[in-house]
Amino acid sequence: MPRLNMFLVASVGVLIMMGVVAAQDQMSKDKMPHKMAAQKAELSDAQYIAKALTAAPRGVAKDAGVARIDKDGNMKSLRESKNGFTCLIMLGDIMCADANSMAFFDATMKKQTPPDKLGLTYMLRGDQGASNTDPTATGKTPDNHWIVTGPHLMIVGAGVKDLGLPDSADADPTKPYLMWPGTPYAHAMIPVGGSAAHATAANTASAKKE
Ligand SMILES: [Cu+2]
Repeated sequence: MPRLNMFLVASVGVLIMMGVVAAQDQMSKDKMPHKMAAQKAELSDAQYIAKALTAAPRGVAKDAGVARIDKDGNMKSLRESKNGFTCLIMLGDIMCADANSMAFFDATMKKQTPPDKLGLTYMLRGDQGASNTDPTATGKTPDNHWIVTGPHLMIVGAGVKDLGLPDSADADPTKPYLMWPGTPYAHAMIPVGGSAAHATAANTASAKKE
């Protein structure tokens, strides 16, 4: 699960936009692309699509839609979904979610009660970490049970409680667990892979964050 905070999403968007404007300004001045600055500022839509699709298996990614969050925190579709899955990047977390999961994330961001529908999300690149006790936390604190999970699937919907997964605040992210237990946003985190290759991919994804 990504850290979900609408205000942060919006302000990150604004920062990204400012970066793009600065980069474009620079380019028009020098007529020289500042590759480093541009990469840091924002991915092109094509780059974004390619990156977002890496969260799902190839067969799912092939027909998945891609959405991008704009500077106002609104979701913009870059590519239509042909299989019900939508891939997106949220605060550095890459995921491909079905419609029920998208509704769940939307409710989480708006702090509303999520619909009680089972949903499936792929996060095969792992995540950047989240507080396991505070869905709105944006960073690690000494007592917010920060947890970083490698490549995983997520299952959302109240029914996941029937899986009987560990629901302690301090979870072991190498095994299935319930994230945000005891809240309406509890969902199953199911690690997949675990091979050296997967671990490397997850570490690379984490390292790219800052
Ligand atoms: Cu996740």
